[in-house]
Amino acid sequence: MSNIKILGECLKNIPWEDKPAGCKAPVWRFSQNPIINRNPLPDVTRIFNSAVISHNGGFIGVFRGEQRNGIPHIYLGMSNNALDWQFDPKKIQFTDKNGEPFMPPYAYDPRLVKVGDIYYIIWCQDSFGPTIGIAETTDFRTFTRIDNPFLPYNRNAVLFPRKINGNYVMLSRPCDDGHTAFGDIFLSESPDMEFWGHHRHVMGRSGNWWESLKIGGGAAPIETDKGWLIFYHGVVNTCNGYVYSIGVAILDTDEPSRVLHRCENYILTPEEWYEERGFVPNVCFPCATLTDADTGRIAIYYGCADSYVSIAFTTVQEIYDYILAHDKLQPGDDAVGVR
Ligand code: BMA
Repeated sequence: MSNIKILGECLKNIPWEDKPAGCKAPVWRFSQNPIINRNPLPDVTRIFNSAVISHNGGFIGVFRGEQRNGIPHIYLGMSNNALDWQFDPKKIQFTDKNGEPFMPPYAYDPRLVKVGDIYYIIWCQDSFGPTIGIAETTDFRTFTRIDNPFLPYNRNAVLFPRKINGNYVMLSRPCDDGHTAFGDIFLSESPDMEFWGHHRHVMGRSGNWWESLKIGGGAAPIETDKGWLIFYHGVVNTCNGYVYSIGVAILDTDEPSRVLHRCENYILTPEEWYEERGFVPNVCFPCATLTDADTGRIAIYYGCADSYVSIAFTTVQEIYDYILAHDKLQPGDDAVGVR
């Protein structure tokens, strides 16, 4: 067994529960799941697929809120313990670089990543089809929209939490304008968050049935001394529809389009009522983690059945050992990913 360390900040108040006695899985669910229930706000019927981050000794998050007209937008939430959330009842109002109001027709599956002193929100929005939207903030009061990084169609963009070789790096998943029946994870780089290029294939759907239809980025990569640890989603098509599970892999630190290790098993799949039953059944969809470098604890935030938010726990050592015990790279995973 080789030791692994998170390279990041300490977070003494990370939400946590010890692994239940007898649990054999590398990841275990919070006993009080789901932490966000239906009808969290008068005009929002469901919050799910949302991202949180530590902020000023507490926590702040961007939440996918389904309005009563069925259209998703992004809402801000605050918490002292990362479990009980108070939401701003009004969706986030963005402005463009000229200070003019900007509101995408819809916005969903937000991620929230701090790079340097700036917090970036990345989401899926309409721009003549689904593609990626980005905004930046330093104070969570004003949110300045940056031009869309990619052409349609694209979803599941996830920013790395620091520049690599001088560039911002973003994972994304090119798609179609429907319930895409394919999809691999790609990576793009930018010197300035405006112009993106150096596109690379990172990893594809695999022969493992749980991720045989498509995969997509989940939480922002966690930097470790063994590479970037990613929690992503993998989808299988069944005779009863799509099933979304959570997978894990480790990407090379300096060349993250190379996959170093990839777990052939999912680490979480719909099993509990709040994952199997809801607006879209059988969905576990990770969008964020909180981590504590001191203890190696990881709290995974994931959307459940397009209806709730839940948390699951692991440690960096436990998940690393599990990946190594079930390590199975797919053809091309260890390549740079250019054709
Ligand atoms: C995907 C995204 C997610 C959603 C999932 C299951 O295409 O739209 O927001 O959780 O489908 O419905």
